[in-house]
Amino acid sequence: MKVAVVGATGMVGEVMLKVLEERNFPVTELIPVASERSIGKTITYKGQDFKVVGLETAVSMRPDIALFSAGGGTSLEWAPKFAEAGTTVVDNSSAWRMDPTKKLVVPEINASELTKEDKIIANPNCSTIQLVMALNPLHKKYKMKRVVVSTYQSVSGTGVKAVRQLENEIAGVQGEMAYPYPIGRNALPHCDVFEENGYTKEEMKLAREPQKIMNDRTFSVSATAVRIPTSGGHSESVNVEFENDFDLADVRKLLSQTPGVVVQDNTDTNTYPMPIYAHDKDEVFVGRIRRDESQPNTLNMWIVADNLRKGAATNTIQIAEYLIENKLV
Ligand code: A2P
Ligand code: 11C
Repeated sequence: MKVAVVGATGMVGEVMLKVLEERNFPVTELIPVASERSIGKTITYKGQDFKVVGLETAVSMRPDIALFSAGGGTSLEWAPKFAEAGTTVVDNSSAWRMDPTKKLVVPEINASELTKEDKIIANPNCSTIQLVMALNPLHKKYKMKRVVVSTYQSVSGTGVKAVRQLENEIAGVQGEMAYPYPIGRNALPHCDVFEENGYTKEEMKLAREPQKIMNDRTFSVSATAVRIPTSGGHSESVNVEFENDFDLADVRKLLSQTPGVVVQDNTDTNTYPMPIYAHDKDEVFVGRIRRDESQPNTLNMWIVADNLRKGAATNTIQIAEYLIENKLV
């Protein structure tokens, strides 16, 4: 496969290259793509050097697959140009996610919807992916009515500038600010931009994307997204009300039998998921599984995953792997 990585010099792009290498993705030719400022820079992949090219050049090279993570604007403008040239685009930005003509895919849940006709495929938001990975098996058995989620999100979700802001604050160095306030020793109830309804865009992604991925509009999600001074992954406190009553042991069993999900749940040994350990892992970790004693049929749990891996690069590459395995590209 001729594979273009659009945004190869960015935080997600770098992880994409690492994941492609680790999973031995069938790359016959790698095309790293970035902005004009990076053209000619060298990217190393499997010990070999590749020169970064611009978008125009990349389209003319007609890759089989293009993995995009260069922001929504770049995706909106360029994904259709790649698609026209016959390339299948898997896009990690928010540009196409809610477009009714595009699929929004978490391979473990809805990859079977994909067809050869899908030339632009959307990768969900990082905090959505880890949420639906845990919700999907429970919904199938117990039928969800309502989900209330509060997130504790890593600065790596904002990008390089935010990671640097946190590092500078820890080191006591003055530097450029990615956030309107300090992030060290702080918690900002503000991920992405505010919308007219008073929610942030990140909160609305959490409210809308799960229904599309699970192809079910019978449940609703309410979210509060908070940025905290960590860099290894996103954490989520999740409260789920089901139609039917559940058995806690069965919930643990269902989750532990779900591919890509790992249960870390033992209060006797202080075992629960944490971003420091989820960092650099592809799995979604679930713990603190317990009954909400304030109302019937309701569950509380804590979900953690590396937002740059399963939340972005790994999920994108799993979609591409599915396309290849099923001869859809
Ligand atoms: P560059 O490094 O040349 O700016 P991050 O999300 O970590 O900020 O990374 C964004 C990625 O998207 C980078 O690889 C960046 O390239 C790339 N990018 C940003 N804007 C454009 C653009 N207009 N065209 C192509 N690539 C872009
Ligand atoms: C965050 N979820 O952590 C964001 C980052 O819609 O793909 C990714 C933004 C997106 O703030």
